Order: sequence, then structure tokens, then C-alpha cells
Amino acid sequence: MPRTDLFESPDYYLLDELLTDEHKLIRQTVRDWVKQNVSPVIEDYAQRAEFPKQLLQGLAEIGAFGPTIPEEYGGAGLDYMAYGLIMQEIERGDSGIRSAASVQGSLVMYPIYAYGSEEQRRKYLPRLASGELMGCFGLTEPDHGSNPGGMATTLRPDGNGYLLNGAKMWISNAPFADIAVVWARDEQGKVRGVIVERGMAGFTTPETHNKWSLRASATGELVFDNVSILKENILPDISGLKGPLGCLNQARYGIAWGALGAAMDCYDTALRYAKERHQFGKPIGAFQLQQKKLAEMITEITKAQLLVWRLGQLKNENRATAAQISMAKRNSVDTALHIAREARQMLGGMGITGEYPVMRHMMNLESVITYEGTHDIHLLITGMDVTGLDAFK
Ligand code: TGC
Ligand code: FAD
Repeated sequence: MPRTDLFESPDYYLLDELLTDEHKLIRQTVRDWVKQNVSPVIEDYAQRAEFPKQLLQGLAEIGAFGPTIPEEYGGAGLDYMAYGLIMQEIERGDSGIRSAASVQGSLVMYPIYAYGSEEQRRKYLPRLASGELMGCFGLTEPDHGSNPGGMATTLRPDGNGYLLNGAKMWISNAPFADIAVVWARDEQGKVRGVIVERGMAGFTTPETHNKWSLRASATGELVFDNVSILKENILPDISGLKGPLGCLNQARYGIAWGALGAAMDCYDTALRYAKERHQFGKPIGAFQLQQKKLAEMITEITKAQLLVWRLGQLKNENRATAAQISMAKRNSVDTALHIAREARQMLGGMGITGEYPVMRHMMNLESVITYEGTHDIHLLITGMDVTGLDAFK
């Protein structure tokens, strides 16, 4: 029986007053879409470990694919505050659905827009924005996760084009993606971006099974066995690790907002449960220990909301630094995971069931705290920024 979605968004510091009417309208549109399309089915898909592909069309229609990409390329042409709010609302439904949108917009459309030729932009972006084509992003390898600079995937000259060899691991959307933006080392040792299309000889995308987290997201490998790449499939305007890392800034920004959506859903669920569930003759919300949990949750959500709102302003002004984005990604996900764990306890035994969204969020967030740079890597990025000393070298 699908759960009735009663979500009410917390706004303890009246932050809505800082949003424009357009921002609120966009948020409401996405919230309504999530209530109607994601909430009724997501638990079932997560239990079955299946990605709900029928949501892709709706995600495209609400502008979730490339919200900040200009309209002339099929994007929604929105600002970063709107992008953040869209990610918040989608992840309120499920991190895996937000992942699909993040990858498409920030990790596939963004590099084609920022580093691609005009032909590549015109060829791919409108079809990616409409969901006609889906993409994935291949940076992580079996032996190079936190340290993508060590990558072993190679791009070597071959006749008029190149040969791509190697493997990528843990790639969201890989099992169904039509194209992959892949990062590989050329003969000079420089990191280059390549657009690989499904159907190219030697390119396969085996699915990764048995995940306890992001079960409603499709994850896979990208395997390249002498894949012939034409020059027109190389991103011309970027070389070096700053290429893929620049895309991560976009996606990490979206996650900083998105994880708060999951946190809000857990808080809202726990608050409602605490008022309805009676033990020892009164609502459990009347006990001080439960109030402490709720009070701390709303405090942390409010602090994090302010952080991402300010980051959104800086992003809109093109002043947000990569280190500021790292801080927000790390803080939001850590906050959300802590809140999910506390909320799960507040729901007692019911907290482990699919009757409520809390344990699904909690398990999802175990991936979100690892991908797009782990919790510890983002801490070290902040450490490097404030000390000027690089712990990675
Ligand atoms: P380092 O020597 O510091 O930098 C190499 C070059 O890159 C530049 N750079 C950046 N540029 C743009 N944005 C950033 N965030 C950047 N960080 C560094 C840097 O200025 C330098 O440029 P140049 O011109 O001097 O060459 O690099 P390093 O090898 O020491 O590594 C630094 C480190 C550890 C911070 C970085 O590698 C890192 O962030 N590691 C984490 C890896 C990661 O986040 N992987 C994510 C894979 S994608 C994913 O998880 C998708 S999940 C699906 C979903 O979103 O739903
Ligand atoms: P490792 O790098 O091996 O890290 C293991 C542990 O060591 C971590 O705790 C880490 O913090 C710690 N560690 C590493 N280096 C240091 C250090 N210098 N100092 C202190 N501690 C350190 N990647 C993509 O390219 N595209 C995708 O679409 C994508 N989707 C993903 C989806 C899911 C569900 C998951 C789980 C991952 C996905 N990833 C994707 C990969 C993700 O980005 C990596 O898992 C992540 O970057 C960490 O790499 P790793 O798993 O190899 O861990």
C-alpha cells in the first residue's frame, strides 16, 4: 500500500522571505511532482532494487536536467538558487532520483556545455535536457576513487582518432545511459574528456548489484576494450584534472541542497510520529529526550539552510569557491545522516520498515557521504584551504 505523503517543509527562520516568488513556484512545482510521482512508488522500487525509469520524462519536464544550462541548448536557464531548491525537493523524495538528475545535469550536460564544441553542444544538450538521451559520468576507477589523479584509463592516438582502454567503477546511471562522459589520460599524461556512446564496439556497462544503499538508483561499471573514439567525441576545451573536478563543483553544490531535503523529510516524519505515538500515557514527543532530538534536528537543518542559501548567492555571483562548496556538501550530508539516524530511533520498530521513508533515506545517505568526495576528503579540502598546506601530496 503506497504511503500517503504528508510532508510539510520546515522553515524555522522564515527563510522563504529570502526567496523570490519564482523560486517558491519552482519549489512548489517540484514538491507537487515528487508527492504525486515519487512518494507513491519509491519504497517499492527501493525494496526491489530497481530504478524507476518512468520518472525520467517527468524529471525532464520539471527542469531537473540542466536547470542552469541556457535555454538555447534546451536547459531551463535558471539561477543556482532554483537549481538548489529543485535538488532539495527531489532528494526529499529519494537520493537516488536526485542522483539521476545530478549526474545528467551537472556531470554530463555541464561538461558538454562548459568544455564542448558548439557542434557537441547542439548535438547532445537538447536531447539530454528532454530526457531523450540519458548520460553518466566516468571518473572513479577500481583503484582510484578519492585520488582520481592516479587514473589508469588511457586514450591513445590510432589512425585519425583514438583508442580508449580501461575501466570505471561505481558509475550512477551507467546501466541505462545512452552516452558516458569519460575521463582518461592521453599519451602526454593529460586528463581528457571523451563522449562515449552506447553501441560503440568494445564498450560495455555491467550493472553493480547487492547494494544496501541507493537501491532505487542504477549503478554500474564502464569497461573500454579498444574502443575507437573519433576526434569529434573529445571535449576540446579542457585538459587536466581540473576538468572533471570542475564538474564536481556543480554536482556537490546540488548535493549540499539535496541532502537537506532528505533531512527535512526525516525531521518532518519524526515530528509527526512523536505527536501521534503514545507511550506511558502521553505522546512520545512530550518526553524531554525526544524533544532534544527534534530541537537539535531543526537547529541543524536551519543552520544548514542558511549555509546553502548564502552559497547559492555566491554561486549566482560566480564567487563561490570549490572549498566553500566542499564545506557545504560535507556539512549537509553529515547533518542529514545524523538526523536520519536519530529519526529512525524515534520511530522505534516502525523506523526499520518501509512504512516510513526514514531508513531508506538513512541508507541512501551512506552513499551520499561517500560519493562526490568522501566526508574526510572534504574535511581535508577545508583544511588545505585554511592552512595553505596540502595533505594530499
Ligand atoms: P590537485 O593537484 O589539488 O588539483 C589538480 C587540478 O585541479 C584543480 N582543482 C579543481 N578545479 C576545479 N574544481 C575543483 N574542485 C578543483 N580541485 C582541484 C587544481 O587547481 C589543479 O589545477 P591545475 O590547473 O593546477 O592543474 O589534485 P589532487 O590530485 O591533489 O586531488 C585533490 C582532491 C583529493 C581534492 C581531488 O582529487 C578530489 O576531490 N577527490 C575526490 C574525488 C571525487 O569527488 N570523486 C567523485 C566522482 S563522481 C561521483 O562520485 C558522482 S556520484 C553520483 C551523484 O552525484 O549522484
Ligand atoms: P577510497 O578512495 O578507497 O577511500 C576509502 C577511505 O579512505 C575513505 O574513507 C576515504 O575518505 C579515505 N581516504 C582516502 N584518501 C584519504 C586521504 N588522503 N586522507 C584520509 N583519508 C583518505 N564515481 C563516478 O565517477 N561517477 C559516478 O557516477 C559515481 N557514482 C557513485 C554511486 C555510488 C552509489 C557510489 C557508492 C559511488 C559512486 N562514485 C561515482 C564513486 C565515488 O565518487 C567514490 O566511491 C568516492 O570518490 C570514494 O572513492 P572509493 O570508494 O574508491 O574510496
